[in-house]
Amino acid sequence: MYDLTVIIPTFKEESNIGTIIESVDAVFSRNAINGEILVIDDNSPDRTIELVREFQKTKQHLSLVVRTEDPGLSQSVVEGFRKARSDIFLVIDADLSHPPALIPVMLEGIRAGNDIVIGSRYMEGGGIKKWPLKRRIISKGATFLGRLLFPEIHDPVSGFFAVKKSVVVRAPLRPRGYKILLEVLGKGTWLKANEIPFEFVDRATGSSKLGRRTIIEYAGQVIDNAQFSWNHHESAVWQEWVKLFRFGIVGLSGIIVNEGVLIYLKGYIQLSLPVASIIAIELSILSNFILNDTWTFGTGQQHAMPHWWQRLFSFQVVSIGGAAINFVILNALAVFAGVDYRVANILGILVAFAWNFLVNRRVTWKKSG
Ligand SMILES: Nc1nc2c(ncn2[C@@H]2O[C@H](COP(=O)(O)OP(=O)(O)OP(=O)(O)O)[C@@H](O)[C@H]2O)c(=O)[nH]1
Ligand SMILES: [Mg+2]
Repeated sequence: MYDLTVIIPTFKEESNIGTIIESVDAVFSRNAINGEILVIDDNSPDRTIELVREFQKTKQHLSLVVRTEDPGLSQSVVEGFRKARSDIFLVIDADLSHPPALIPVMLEGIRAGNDIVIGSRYMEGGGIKKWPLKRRIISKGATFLGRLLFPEIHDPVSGFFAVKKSVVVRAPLRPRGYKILLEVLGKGTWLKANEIPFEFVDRATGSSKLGRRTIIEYAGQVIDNAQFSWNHHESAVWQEWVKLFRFGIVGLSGIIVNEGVLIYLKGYIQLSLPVASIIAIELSILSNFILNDTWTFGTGQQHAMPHWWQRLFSFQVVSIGGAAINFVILNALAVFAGVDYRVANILGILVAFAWNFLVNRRVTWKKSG
């Protein structure tokens, strides 16, 4: 048994395979990692296989699987999951686009309690070097689609990630196409994921297989994962969307509280309008807080959270921010852009809602520990 299995899918990587094996090996020695390297090759017609076999003569911990059926990157990675002889898997490209130096950091992340650690191109500190505009746009589009399923993950389609065996061992993965991480996130069993930024470096040598994947295939995969979550309410996708839905219901209930209190205070108690409306707004914020705290984000919580008064304070501040966003958008669109004020208000409400949900999701009810 090893501490870690580094899975390297390859197809025609004769110019890179030696360097990636040596680099991963150097990282193992430098960090005292008892690691295994597992190359999964789709029967490359070049010298990739021959070179790996050569390395195997001196490296006990290097294994090779040569696949002859159902070629594909995702299929190869899943085969790697099955053949790995450790409880932690890490997938890395052969073409040196992913820095092996991050392997120990990702391993540490798993040991610290994360189920998945993702090398992320799309968060602060990450990036992509030397990509033409077309590829950037396609990649951004794919990431956007993926984030519809996993709003909290910046790079759900990264090819560089570490995962516990327990996440994927019983997962009904349907590997196809290029985006295996999406499949793991959508169908795996996990609670905590973490992202580590890195700079993706375009391959310097060897051939690109971009043509072997299609956008349609990927869209199909996204739909498949959405469908899966519909039937598996324990999945991460479902959990996330339930939160969004509940947050929306609570928001609607807040309107009723707000209006009810206003009618009572102004109409029956005859308070002045400014006083009545401030009390009505504040009470609706409080009732929204209680409902979101106990219902939207409360059930099934497995993680430590900020203290309740921190949550209340944070929610209060975010709500005021949301109101300000609503106000600015409504007035800017109506006054300066001539948009009908009713339409402008709806747009303002929608943007404020997105703001409220995302910020509260990440800050107020942040999972910690
Ligand atoms: N086993 C297997 N590996 C593959 C297949 N397609 C690509 N790979 C490997 O998967 C990794 C990522 O593929 P790349 O072609 O580098 O994909 P990319 O990084 O999106 O694009 P480029 O670097 O521009 O080619 C590399 O290690 C490839 O050798 C495949 O069909 N089967
Ligand atoms: Mg590449």
